[in-house]
Amino acid sequence: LAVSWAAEDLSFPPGFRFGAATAAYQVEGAWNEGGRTECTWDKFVHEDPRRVADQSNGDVACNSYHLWKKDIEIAEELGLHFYRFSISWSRILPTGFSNQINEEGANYYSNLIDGLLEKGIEPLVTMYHWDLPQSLQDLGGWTNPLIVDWFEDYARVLYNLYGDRIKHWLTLNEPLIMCDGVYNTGVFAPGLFSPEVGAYYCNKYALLAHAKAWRLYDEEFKPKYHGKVSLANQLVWFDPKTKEDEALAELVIENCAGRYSHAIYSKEGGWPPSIEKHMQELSKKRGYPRSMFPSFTQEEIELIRGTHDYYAFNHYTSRIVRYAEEGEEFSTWPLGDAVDLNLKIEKGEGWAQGASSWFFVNPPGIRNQLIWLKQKYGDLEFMITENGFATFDGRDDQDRIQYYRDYLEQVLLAIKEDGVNVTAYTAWTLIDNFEWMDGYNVKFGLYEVDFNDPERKRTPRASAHYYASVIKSHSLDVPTTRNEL
Ligand code: PNW
Repeated sequence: LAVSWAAEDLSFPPGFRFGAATAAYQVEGAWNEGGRTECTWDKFVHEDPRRVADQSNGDVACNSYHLWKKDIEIAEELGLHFYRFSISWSRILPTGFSNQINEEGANYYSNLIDGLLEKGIEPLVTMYHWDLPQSLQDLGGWTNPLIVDWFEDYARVLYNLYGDRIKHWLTLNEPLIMCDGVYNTGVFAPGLFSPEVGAYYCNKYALLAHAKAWRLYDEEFKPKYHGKVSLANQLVWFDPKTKEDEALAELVIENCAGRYSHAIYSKEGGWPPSIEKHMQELSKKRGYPRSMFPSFTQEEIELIRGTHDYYAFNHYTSRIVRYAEEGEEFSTWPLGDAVDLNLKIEKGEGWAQGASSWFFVNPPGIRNQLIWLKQKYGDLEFMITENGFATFDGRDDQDRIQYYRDYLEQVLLAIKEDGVNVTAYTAWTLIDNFEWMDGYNVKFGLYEVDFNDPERKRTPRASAHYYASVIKSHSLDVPTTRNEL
């Protein structure tokens, strides 16, 4: 796909925007304060702390519930055009349902939004970043079809509360992780393991929930507020090892990107045909009387089709795929059921590794991903809603700077050489935070957070200085060594 590696013109198009992101459970803390009720992550980490590498949790995290003004200061210091954060469902709706709105919780986000707007920073809101109210999980969570309505009700509350001030919404963060990641591994909250059906039921209802929330906005709120709604997919890029592995790589990409995109962005809607066929055969082989991959009715296909205003995705890493040899064990990462694809997933030669076990560096992956998406779904507006690098301790993070530089260069190439309409880039993450199963061991922050300090002091890393100068000069033509904010 991509040909050249280095960009000659290092400046970004005039309207291009830079942001940084966080998520509620990872930064807020105040897990049982201000009327917030239990979410799946609270229960998951309290029940058995060993589920997290350092046996930590998000009870206090960065304490952003109390220190949100500091976060805005940082966003301003970096010169961010927008700040992406998520809303805790159980902070807004203590029962999980919209019968009762928690005013304290509602005010928290309202203040955050106003504080950002005062500084000229656009608030970009994710409605759901994996912290389901436990009350709804007890009723089956994302495998209960009724969640489609519960989510729509929650979305209505958010549009009513904040719609006048929010121009970009994301319904769901990474349905791939909230469905496949959860049910294929059991290592994310709520810790359920149901790889044959759970992931696929979740997949279906996540798409329907997104679609209903999108349509609600489109019909009732867009005429007044003129905002845009999308969802943030997690896309891992897969390169074939040899020519013979090309069809396999395509199938794996469809299984990762397509299973959460085709229904929304393709002209015909529904599941990617190659995946639907594969899953039907697999279900038969495993003796299921109907596909373990739930089908869509024609009505559902129409409901989901076209429910987007832009294509948003998070991207971190790539893999190489090839057919497994006789007797070789199949790979499952990151999509458990890919076992029956006869598949081996590897890292590429010479790819550096970040601090997370799954993290390998391959900058052209982001460009190839953008080219693939444009070829598949057309000339859409693309926003990169997460990208960033995992390290352990340390503030002189030259490796993170290199990662940002090299990935941003590939984004520039996609824009300039491949004509992909990318309009925004989001760094993950503003401040170190609770990195799910890696706890506080693994750092993604532009700012370091001292988790031993009750004030949770935030200190800029070298990468913060770098990102600020990229934003300021609107170009990659800036030194990668330390400079001042
Ligand atoms: C994303 N993978 O998760 C999430 O949106 C963030 O909350 C998280 O902190 C960040 O990336 C860094 O991990 C991912 O296996 C989880 O490729 C797993 C993968 C990618 C992203």
